[in-house]
Amino acid sequence: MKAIYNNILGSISEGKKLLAVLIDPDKMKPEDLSGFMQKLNQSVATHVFVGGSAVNEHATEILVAEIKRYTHLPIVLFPGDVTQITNHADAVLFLSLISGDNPEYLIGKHIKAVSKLKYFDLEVIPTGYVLIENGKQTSVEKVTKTKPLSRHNTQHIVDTAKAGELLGMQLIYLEAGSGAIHPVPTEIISFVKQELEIPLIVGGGIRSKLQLENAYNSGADLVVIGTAFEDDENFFDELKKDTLE
Ligand code: 1GP
Repeated sequence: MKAIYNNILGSISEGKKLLAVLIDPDKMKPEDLSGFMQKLNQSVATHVFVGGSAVNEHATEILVAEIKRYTHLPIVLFPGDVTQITNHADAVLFLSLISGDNPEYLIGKHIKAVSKLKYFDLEVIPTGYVLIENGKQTSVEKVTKTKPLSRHNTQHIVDTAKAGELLGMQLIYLEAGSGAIHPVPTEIISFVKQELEIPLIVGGGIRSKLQLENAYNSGADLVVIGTAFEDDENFFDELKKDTLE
């Protein structure tokens, strides 16, 4: 059962670009969810991602169940830890931090997740996660104790992403980090895209419609935005269905 992944492939073959709104369970207040989801539903968002780097146990499960009440969009876990994996979601990005050399984030957490995943009816999407330096230290860097790849070494980034594909990963996620000062540079997106045959996700520091369009035009198939919506829900108004479709 690969419904979510096949849907991503189908959208790409129809030339559609995808947008995931990232909701961090530690930052979303329950009383704000209804209004937030209403705006999200009126926007061009195609996916809801849920996850964060430091989330209280059970917070994700409760939030995902609530989100489901408000939307028919697929809910995809973007977990910072095994505790964030819940059966209430539709799919999970099974992230391997291939830009780093911490075995815990390359395979360790994955082994710990198996005892949950084998009993869950959750689509598992193996994803090569590539952290790229953005001008400031990000939580991913702190939590995983890994260094991001230099944004000035494009070839190394391209080769890292391609290695992920050759290892059998089904998505590559270029990540500048939540709240990044500089999003992933457009030339890096386009060089990586040229090498890949699998879909490309880009996220981190995208705060405007122009930056979103630049990421799409460079080759991002799916863009993830979290902070810009957390800081100002009016950003949804710029991305209303009728304004971009
Ligand atoms: C973070 O790529 C996501 O993991 C989204 O980043 O919060 O900066 O939009 P922002």
